[in-house]
Amino acid sequence: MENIRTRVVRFTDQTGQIHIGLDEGEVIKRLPGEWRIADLLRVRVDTMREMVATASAEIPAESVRLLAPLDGLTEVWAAGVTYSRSRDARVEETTEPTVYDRIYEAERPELFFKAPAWRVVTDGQPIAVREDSAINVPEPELGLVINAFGEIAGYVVVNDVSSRSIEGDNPLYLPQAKIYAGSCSVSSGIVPVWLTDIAALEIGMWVYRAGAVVFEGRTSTSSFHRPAAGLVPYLTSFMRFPDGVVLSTGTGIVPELDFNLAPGDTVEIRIENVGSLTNTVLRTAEWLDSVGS
Ligand code: DO4
Ligand code: MG
Repeated sequence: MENIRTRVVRFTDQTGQIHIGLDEGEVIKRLPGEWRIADLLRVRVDTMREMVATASAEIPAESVRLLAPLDGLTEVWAAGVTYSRSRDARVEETTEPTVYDRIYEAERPELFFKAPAWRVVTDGQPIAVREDSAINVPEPELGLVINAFGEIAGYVVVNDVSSRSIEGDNPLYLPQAKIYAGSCSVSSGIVPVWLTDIAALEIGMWVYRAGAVVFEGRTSTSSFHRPAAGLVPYLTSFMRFPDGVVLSTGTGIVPELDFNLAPGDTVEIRIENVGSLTNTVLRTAEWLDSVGS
């Protein structure tokens, strides 16, 4: 899988101060002033590109801690049933199959709120499964980073961790199946839109348990049922996102119903030319005790 190394990142330095910069592998070039990721998403892509080009002061990559690349008022939303595999899996798990068949064919996509910036975790931090859900799954998804003007500014890897049995019981439980502590993880760097093309990117996911791979799946963004960019106007035409928004584009990899994501598992997701995301799973109560929000 090919990978672009240049990514816009948010990090803490050795004094604990938060900065943003351009990660180029060995070094991170800091952006001037106290800019936040949100400031890059308040402007059009051409201005963002000029701002990113001013990155200069070099910091060794090993001396920083990367944070989730979202701050301010940025939100994460997600689309559902955008690949045939997702439609088939929902039809199998639900008490209401026609809802999913209809949304797959409908012009208007399924979009739902996932998390505010402050509730998002990143690479190396724990994710969580709810104690009141019998079947849980990780969902590896390409995230579109969209600015305040509705333009796609970059791409991230998203894990839309989901409580499959809660949604399966009744689709009206979707917010509880999708929005809870530790359910949203985003890779620690944003690949700027001008560096990659998302037409046919390979996506892979591996779940490790006690050192062994217990699930492995692959897909490609070329299998999208609808163009990812076509989802954006449904979100941005009817609401303002002054600090931008991440729109996760749905999963094309869903394990069989006999698979259950368990506390202690590690989930690794890779998207070609976008990045990787690795998280270990806790129960929500443990997650709330250790991470706290
Ligand atoms: O309707 C359920 C949500 C489906 C979803 O999250 C996905 O397809 O990725
Ligand atoms: Mg999803």
